[in-house]
Amino acid sequence: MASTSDPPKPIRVWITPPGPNPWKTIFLLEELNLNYEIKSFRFDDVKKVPFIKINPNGRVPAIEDPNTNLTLWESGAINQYLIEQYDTENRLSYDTLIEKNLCNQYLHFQMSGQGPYFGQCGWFQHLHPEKIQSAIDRYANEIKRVLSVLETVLSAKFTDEQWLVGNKMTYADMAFVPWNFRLSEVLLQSWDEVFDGTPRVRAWHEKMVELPSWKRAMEHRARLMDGQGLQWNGVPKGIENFTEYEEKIQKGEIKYD
Ligand SMILES: N[C@@H](CCC(=O)N[C@@H](CS)C(=O)NCC(=O)O)C(=O)O
Repeated sequence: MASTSDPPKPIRVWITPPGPNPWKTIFLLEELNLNYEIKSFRFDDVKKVPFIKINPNGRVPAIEDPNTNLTLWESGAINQYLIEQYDTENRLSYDTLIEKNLCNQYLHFQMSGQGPYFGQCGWFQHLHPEKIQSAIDRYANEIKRVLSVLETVLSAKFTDEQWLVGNKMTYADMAFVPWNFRLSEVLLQSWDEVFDGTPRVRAWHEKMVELPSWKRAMEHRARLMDGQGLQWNGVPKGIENFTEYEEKIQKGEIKYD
């Protein structure tokens, strides 16, 4: 029988390496210094067994925590669980009513406002078999709007340390990193351009990608992408650039659902 002094067993995290969402959970696991193991598989298998038995919605990440017998999917729910269960000293969270609910608010904003819109922009920019400029524009404009909302929030802070809630980094700040990290590819713009007009968002983002926890997460990504024959930007090895990749998708030589 397990005793309370037994070391925690590794939390299993199911991921496909290319997309940003799994890295939101890995980033938090790294920052919390938790024992975890990555179960990496190919994106083509996300809607197949065995993963579909873990998450009937067929989307990553999902976790299985043998310490509590909990299986969970949806990155926001997973990260909130990790915080409640393992951030007992509130290093990356708060236990005060206002701050706790503001963190929750920003996590919901990330899940409903950042993730899906950035994701749709990436889809119509690169993976959709037809080029529909009005769809790309709609989502690119929404990205700019979301960034400007974040800029407004960070501008309201009069401290040197600009975080979404209070004066420390929380899991809510961290949740925005993986999609912002992909902005240059999603918008097909240089790093100088993507944060044009939102300097506080740029500084906030740059502070977090310098963290050793994010760097470790990205080292895992590089290794796992390489192992699956993918380049860092998600394009399969042997394909020169996004233009060639998109041509193959348009000709039906590569298909995504
Ligand atoms: N709301 C979900 C979204 C997860 C999601 O869309 N993950 C992508 C990879 S980054 C995925 O699994 N896509 C599979 C598909 O689109 O079929 C979450 O935050 O966990």
